[in-house]
Amino acid sequence: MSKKIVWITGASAGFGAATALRMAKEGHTLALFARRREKLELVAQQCEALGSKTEVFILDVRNADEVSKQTKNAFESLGTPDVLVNNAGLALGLDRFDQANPEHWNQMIDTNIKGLLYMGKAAADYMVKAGRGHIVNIGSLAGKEVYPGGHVYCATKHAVEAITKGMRQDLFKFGIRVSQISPGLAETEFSIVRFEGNIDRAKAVYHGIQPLTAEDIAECIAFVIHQPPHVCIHDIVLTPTAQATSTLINRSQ
Ligand code: NDP
Ligand code: 8X3
Repeated sequence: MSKKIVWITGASAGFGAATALRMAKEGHTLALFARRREKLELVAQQCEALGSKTEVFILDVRNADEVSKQTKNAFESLGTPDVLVNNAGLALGLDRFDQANPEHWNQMIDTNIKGLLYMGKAAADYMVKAGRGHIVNIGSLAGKEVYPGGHVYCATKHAVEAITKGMRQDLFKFGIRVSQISPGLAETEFSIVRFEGNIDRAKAVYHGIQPLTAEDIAECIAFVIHQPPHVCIHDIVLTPTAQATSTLINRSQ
């Protein structure tokens, strides 16, 4: 297997951290991006211990200047990225539309849409010059469906779906693959963040089911990345077996 330079956003927790460890086991070179230095450095140490050259780049994907600076640093230090796992994102709140907090809307839109765009463009600039590359955007089942209280989070993931298609249409002629992974319920820090630290409310999201794990999603990302160069997987939708749609969930397990 050829060794790749892999950029992963949101690598301090959840899917991003699991993907970093999955990639480290295969000896790829990693650039890890997130805001929380301590957590990110811990993941990086674990990757290094697995034998992977790993560097951390602290940024907030909502800040275009930080994205520009830190992606330039990653390029100068490690070289042209072969892969971007465009994963950083969050949900905030699950309130009825009229009761929702517009500040939550701003943060979700700025992170899940604009942050993904900033990172995607930064990586694509280098990939177009190299005539190769692979961008894996993390969408969601929430990008296929809308559920009560999910108005803006679902809108941001519908946007990721459109952006993924648009990126592919513009970049395929440069030999760049653009893929999406669209998971349903997965237990990470996601619900703790969504409910602003309310652990009981976060746990209740997964009550009575066996949710997906971060490692399940990392496995899908690895599968997509490891296809031969002539194969581009457009999208993988995965849910727990106990979840048929966003709201049709069998909690009897
Ligand atoms: P976690 O909360 O466990 O991890 C989210 C990661 O995103 C963290 O590393 C966090 O790092 C990073 N992040 C958040 N905001 C920013 C920001 N402004 N700048 C930089 N990094 C940021 O959640 P998941 O791993 O579950 O979620 C990862 C992605 O998967 C998200 O896009 C989410 O929408 C999506 N998703 C999640 C599902 C689930 O059920 N868990 C299902 C489908 C999709 P830090 O705080 O250190 O910056
Ligand atoms: C995360 C999955 O169902 O909580 O994207 O929206 S869900």
